[in-house]
Amino acid sequence: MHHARFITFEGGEGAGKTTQIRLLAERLRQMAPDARREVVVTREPGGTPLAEKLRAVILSGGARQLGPLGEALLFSAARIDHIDRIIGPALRRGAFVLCDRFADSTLAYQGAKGGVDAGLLKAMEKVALGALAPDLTFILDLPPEMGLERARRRRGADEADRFEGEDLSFHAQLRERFLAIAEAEPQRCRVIAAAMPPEKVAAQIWRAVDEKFLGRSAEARQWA
Ligand code: Z5A
Repeated sequence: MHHARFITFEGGEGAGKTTQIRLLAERLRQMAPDARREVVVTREPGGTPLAEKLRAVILSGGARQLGPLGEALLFSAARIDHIDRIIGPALRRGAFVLCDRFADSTLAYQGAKGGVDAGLLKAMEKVALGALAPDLTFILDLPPEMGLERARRRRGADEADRFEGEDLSFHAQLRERFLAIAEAEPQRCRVIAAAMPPEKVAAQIWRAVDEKFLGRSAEARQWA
């Protein structure tokens, strides 16, 4: 029986989380058959039919009138369903679970710019997560202008969503908040320089996964 591994990806808009999760999932699925195991890729808000419905409401701006606390409660409700139906069962099966955003996004986004008090957000996190915590969290870090430009280019003529549409100072604060989370929890979090080309970002991520879960030192990897 393999140990399950819960890996989350966090960061601002356009940081490259989706791209990097895809690359890591491919690499894990290509591992030697004796080391290979199930890989589950999922995202927040979302991952279950109910959580995807909540995602559509929140990201369209349909819950904005509830204010940051109301939105934080909706993200937490979606997370409870996601943990119960997808993340928890996958971890019990021994899978690698790769999740695009998780509880750190609530701390960063719903706490930014005079949003919800950090103590209250932490208390809500405890209620939603219980004893669950990611084994490893990648914080993809890059200047917000660059991430927003990537997101804008990808979106084309479509309208910006609820959070992408916030001003630059909001996005600058997000970056600070994610870096503060990484500083407070260095055992769990790895800050990844995300302004580089995707292959270089993927190499940093693979090195951390290899070291933490596959138990290979830098020296062993060099000769593998
Ligand atoms: N939110 C919240 O407020 N509270 C919460 O608790 C949670 C979420 C869980 C989810 O939206 C929104 O919900 C999010 C926070 C909020 N805010 N917004 N908006 P989403 O899932 O739709 O969006 P996102 O999480 O911000 O992801 P994203 O904008 O889709 O970006 P990404 O996944 O980090 O990046 P990507 O899709 O991999 O790449 C974006 C583009 O850049 C794409 O065209 C790539 O080809 C390109 N790219 C990727 N990597 C590179 C590199 N290295 N170089 C150059 N170009 C690159």
